[in-house]
Amino acid sequence: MVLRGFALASEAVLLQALDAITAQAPFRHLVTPGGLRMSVAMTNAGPLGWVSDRRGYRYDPIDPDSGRPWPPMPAVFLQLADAAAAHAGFTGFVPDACLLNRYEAGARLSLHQDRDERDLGQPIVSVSLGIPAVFLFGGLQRADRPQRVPLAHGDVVVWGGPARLRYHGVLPLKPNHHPLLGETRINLTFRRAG
Ligand code: MD6
Ligand code: FE
Repeated sequence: MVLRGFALASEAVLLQALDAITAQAPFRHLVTPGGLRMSVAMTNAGPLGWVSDRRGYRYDPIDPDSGRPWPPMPAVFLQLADAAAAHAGFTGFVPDACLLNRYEAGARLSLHQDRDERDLGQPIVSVSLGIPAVFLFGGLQRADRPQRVPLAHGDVVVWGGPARLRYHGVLPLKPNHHPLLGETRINLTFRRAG
């Protein structure tokens, strides 16, 4: 379910929280298990963080760059994620992981499934901020032709139930400018990982 503009009301608090997180755990380009540097830069907040390296993908309570826990999940993040999930019919969503993705022009995310979380009955809530992107929403098979969904600043997507394992990705971003976020797009995905 796409909730257009759902995050706009909390935009200022969200951006403040984002600065606090990235001051403690800066965005970095992870390496895939195959050894490729991801074009999207990532960081995390909350008890668990998603990481990728030569050993594989996993959720880890420790930021490998600092050796310290990930920054705490801000209250505004929890409130927004719970409210959005409830709008889509998933009550009592309490995420323990927030993956933050930063895109610049040309960055992309290839088709993937999110399946590293323990309870696939829990939804994922995704918040788009900054310059627009085209989201690819595929099927349950990698070869299924994806729908193209434009996502703009403030849009929130809730995924769950039968859609939880659908393949998805992001097309290479076009150069653009956003008055608050400059030349970047930031996506927050809230998960119940553990
Ligand atoms: C992005 N989002 O929008 C990447 N995954 O930058 C995801 O990969 C994603 O938005 C699972 C559920 C929602 C998402
Ligand atoms: Fe994903």
